[in-house]
Amino acid sequence: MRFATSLSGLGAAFASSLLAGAAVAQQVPVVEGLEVVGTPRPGGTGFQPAATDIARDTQWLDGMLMYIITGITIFVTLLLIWVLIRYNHRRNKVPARFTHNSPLEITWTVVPILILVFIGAFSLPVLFKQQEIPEADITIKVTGFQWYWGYEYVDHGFSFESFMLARDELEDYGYDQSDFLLATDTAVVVPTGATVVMQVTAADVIHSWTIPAFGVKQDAVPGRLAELWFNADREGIYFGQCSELCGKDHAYMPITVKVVSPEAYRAWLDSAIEFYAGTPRSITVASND
Ligand SMILES: [Cu+2]
Repeated sequence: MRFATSLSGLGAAFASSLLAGAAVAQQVPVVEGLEVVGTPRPGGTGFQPAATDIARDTQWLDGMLMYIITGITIFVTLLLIWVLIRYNHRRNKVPARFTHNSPLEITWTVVPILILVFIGAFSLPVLFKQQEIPEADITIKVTGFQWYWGYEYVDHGFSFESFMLARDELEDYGYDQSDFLLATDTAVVVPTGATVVMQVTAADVIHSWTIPAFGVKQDAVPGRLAELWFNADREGIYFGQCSELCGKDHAYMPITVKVVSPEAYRAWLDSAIEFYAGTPRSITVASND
């Protein structure tokens, strides 16, 4: 049967060559054995676990604002109830006719200003921390396409595309069925403790790149190069989804980032450089600075 020239033999040979092709495709360097950390949970209402300082800061800010919002809401509700009871037309037959109350007006102007200044004193430093891009250890250019993402490890001169996995492909790539619509065939791989700068752009329409557990989101606009940064401190798999409506398959261009140990990153980087024919790590590329 090995050398059969029958039609069925040819069919089998064709099938086995396809399988060989699939085997080659799976040599795409993947990091396995990671726990899924950053993912939406059924019925979840809170944030995904924070894996960066930026995410911790924004989640803390959210919690702090919730106390202020709750206090204001309770105060206004009590005020309304008091006015409804004390000043309805039955209990207050003769309405007051004054038009001004300067102390009251100054109070309701100054107090909200103080509240806003207080909030700003905490929120602006968080905003600046996000927007002031630090020196990068690793620079990755991400390009949004209809409907997938492309990643370029610019320091090492290689790039790859990242497509959503179909249901029957998930197990082959080490995911389970609950990761459907989130897991991709290739993933952005970064080490813990490294400052990663993502340069975000798009090739066709506006997309948006995000990883909720990192507290980052950036619109990908054709013709513009925006930046975001993160420094993840927990190993694991983190998912995100395109966050700017970009056409019919907008819901099917998820984002997968794998945060690994520095050693695992170096091993992955070497195999990726070899697989994608990138610039070896030992070669220093001349730069302008
Ligand atoms: Cu989109």
